[in-house]
Amino acid sequence: MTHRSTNRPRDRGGREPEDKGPEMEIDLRKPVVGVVMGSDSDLPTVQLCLEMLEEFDVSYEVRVLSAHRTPEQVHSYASTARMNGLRVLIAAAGGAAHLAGALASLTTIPVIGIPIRTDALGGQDSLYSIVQMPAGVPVATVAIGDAGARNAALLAVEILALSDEELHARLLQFRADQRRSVARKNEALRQRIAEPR
Ligand code: RP5
Repeated sequence: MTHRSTNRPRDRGGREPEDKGPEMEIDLRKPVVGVVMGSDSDLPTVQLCLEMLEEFDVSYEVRVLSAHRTPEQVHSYASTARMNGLRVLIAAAGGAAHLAGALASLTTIPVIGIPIRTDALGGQDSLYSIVQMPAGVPVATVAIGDAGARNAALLAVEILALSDEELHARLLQFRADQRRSVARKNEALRQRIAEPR
């Protein structure tokens, strides 16, 4: 990515560390998306998110951090995320999935939650835990499972593309390719299935 920002933080004093922001120009060769999962068992789903970020050449870092098993690390990661140059966090978790909300409570950068599919409740537990944030601390929640993982990456790309024209061009290309792919499928299906006259 080639995005450059020269925005410098205003000094308001008394803010949390994450609110200070980087003192120097942002270096987007460093990770701009932090992808956090509650357990390595979430990786098969999260992998789809990582592949999509790679497709757009967006630099990311990956962590296993748990809101209930390693709350101190969650605190430290989220509260320094902005200062460390991250611009979006993606959090995947299953069950009582409070990871995304816990991260969001400690940073002002956008947090996107991926509800992981679960054996017990099919991921509805994860979905409700992530999506139902009380007013004041938002989490952008995507669909349960694989589609959500891909869309989390796309949403992060869209956020970053607001200030990155090159990335925006890649997004437009992605949409155009998608349209062409659907048109091809439509044509192939119409060839295969004779419509009643
Ligand atoms: C959550 O608990 C994780 O996000 C994972 O989806 C779920 C189960 O974790 P493991 O028991 O597989 O480590 O914190």
